[in-house]
Amino acid sequence: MAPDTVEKTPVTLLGLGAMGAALARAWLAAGHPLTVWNRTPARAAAISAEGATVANSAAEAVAANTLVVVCLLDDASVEEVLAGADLAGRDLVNLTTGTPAQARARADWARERGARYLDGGIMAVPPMIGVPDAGGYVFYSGSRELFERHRETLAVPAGTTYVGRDAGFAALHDVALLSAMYGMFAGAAHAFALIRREDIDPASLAPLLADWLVAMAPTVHQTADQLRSGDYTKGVVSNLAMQVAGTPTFLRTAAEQGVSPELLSPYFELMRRRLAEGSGEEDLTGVIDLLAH
Ligand code: FVH
Repeated sequence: MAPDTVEKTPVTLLGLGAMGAALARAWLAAGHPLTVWNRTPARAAAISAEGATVANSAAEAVAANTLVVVCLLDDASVEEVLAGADLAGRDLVNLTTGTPAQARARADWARERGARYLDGGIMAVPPMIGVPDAGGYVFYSGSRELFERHRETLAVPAGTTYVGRDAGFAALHDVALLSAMYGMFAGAAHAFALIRREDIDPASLAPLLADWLVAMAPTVHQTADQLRSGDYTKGVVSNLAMQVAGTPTFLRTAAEQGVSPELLSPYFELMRRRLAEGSGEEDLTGVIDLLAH
């Protein structure tokens, strides 16, 4: 059979917000029959004009196809939207952002209703959806069989990364990566604040900052290696004692520049606590144990 005549898996999609609409357009563009429902009908009407079938209710949309994808605001809206739907025999893929515990509870909830369940954490913003080179992907966890069955269809909007049978793992990976991102944003905010009142163009700092962050990013591999071995002195380049000794310079510079240290101080405090435990020869990895006590 020629590739363009292969029947594409029909998809039901609940939720047509910014992300849902992007997902819908990607599946339509790839030739998947699509049934949609959205609480605010005007959003569904726009997607209907592009080829989707609009259901009159979430229950009707769920009844239309085996593969049901939900991309709603939060876990509470998933509960509300699916409350009246018959999920028996459905393959439920939940791309709504939530916590690991919510994902695990939702997987149990789906199983009790006769559905197979896969949870997803989207590592992309809407403009990256349906653009293969944009680098966006989705973490999936839960039923491996379900993931394999729909792998091709799920790969249409963005790349797929399956992270385990534990339904909570997609959310956990999602939140872990986004948490690291916020740490990076916090560091960048402090850096820009330091130069804010000087005759330095932020646009000249930006490329230096970006290159430095990229250069430092691979240190996470050494951190992982140390965590696995339990030896936090392995491969140390700049030990904790030296780094703690340098922290007053950062705090004094912040004070000189009239910048609040509130983003940096909590991390420095953890470094000092770890040093006080006699870990001066270690890397910064010991901070992780103080957090995950
Ligand atoms: N947009 C982004 O950049 C991020 C990227 C990473 C993943 N997130 C998560 O994706 C989920 C959906 O996000 P979204 O961008 O589509 O969000 P909104 O544009 O705000 O649309 C929300 C949709 O949820 C519907 N909705 C909300 N509450 C209810 C409810 N109680 N009952 C029924 N539907 C509800 C809303 O419907 P309406 O307002 O149009 O009627 C939208 O369809 C989300 O988990 C992100 O964290 C996006």
